[in-house]
Amino acid sequence: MIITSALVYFLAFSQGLATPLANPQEADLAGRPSKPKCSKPAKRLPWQALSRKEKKAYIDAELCLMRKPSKLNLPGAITRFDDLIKPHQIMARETHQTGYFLPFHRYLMHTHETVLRTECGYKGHQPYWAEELDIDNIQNSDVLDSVTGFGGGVLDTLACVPNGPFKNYKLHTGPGQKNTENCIERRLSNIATLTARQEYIDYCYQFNTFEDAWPCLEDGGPHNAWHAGVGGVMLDPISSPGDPLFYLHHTWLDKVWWDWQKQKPERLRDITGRKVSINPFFDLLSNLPGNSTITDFFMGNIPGLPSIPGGGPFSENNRGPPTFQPRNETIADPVKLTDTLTVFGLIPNTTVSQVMNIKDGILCYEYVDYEDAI
Ligand SMILES: [Cu+2]
Repeated sequence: MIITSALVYFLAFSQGLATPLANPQEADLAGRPSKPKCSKPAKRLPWQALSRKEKKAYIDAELCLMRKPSKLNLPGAITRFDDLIKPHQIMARETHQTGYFLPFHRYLMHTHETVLRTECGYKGHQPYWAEELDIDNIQNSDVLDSVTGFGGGVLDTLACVPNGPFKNYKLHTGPGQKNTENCIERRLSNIATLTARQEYIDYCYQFNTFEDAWPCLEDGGPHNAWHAGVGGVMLDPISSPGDPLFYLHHTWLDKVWWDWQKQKPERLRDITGRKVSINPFFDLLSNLPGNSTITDFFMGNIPGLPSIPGGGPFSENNRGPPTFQPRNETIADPVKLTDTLTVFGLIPNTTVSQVMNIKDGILCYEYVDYEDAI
């Protein structure tokens, strides 16, 4: 049963087949015969610029998701918060190191924001983590405040969230493809945060095409920096949405992609990449030996497993300049604008083209830089 449903979703996703849930064109025609223009885009603000009241409203809505029961009935899902982890967990191989990576995560951020607003009475919009403020000093981040934020973590030590609103939450989804009861673990690392610095972002911005800029953003530093900088659940490429910080980080990454896209109009249609990752770590992470953790894996602490190219996300190399090189691979059947994106019915299915522009298609928002928000 588990395998069957996962397979159905996989097929629907990877081959862009119409699913019973929705056809985006029809949904538009049915729901919005003359599509309204995005004349008043929602403002996505940095967390660090929110008022105390705005921070509380967002955290309260997240806690509401954690209290509500699952509606998707996917394996292991108990709460509505689990439901939001599921598409990311089940489709990890299709949504990472593929052309879907940036569009899917943009759609997932929109899904999260929509569910908070429609099911938990949240009136604000999806905030992002202004990561530039916390590079090499993550333990003092305003985001990790134990009273107004997401609670903290321990530097260089894997431990359950020690304080704050999510201290007692028990995850039911993850690690990896498993579904076991766990606390939200973190392991703060400053060395890992270094690849979110401007030098790394500018390096990726030199690339003119999606084909080169996207893998640079995903694997060349900016994306991995905060997954490994927060660590623990966030380091899990499969079940990382188990830490609510996932949404703040990926919204930041979405802004980084948008800041690149908006420089040239053709970038609003530029998409390519393979449809399924060929990285063996998706299998390795699902079958780690003994009591080994995902943290052990990425630190290179598991004897017999292949080492990670470039020394992994905690490498001292992070102090030096970026080293990402474009892949220059030929892909037989690349991701296209017309391909379907799904979150298993959390919100209607859509297509890649519908999320390419944050002020068009199904989206209508803009980003406010930290300097302009304070
Ligand atoms: Cu992800």
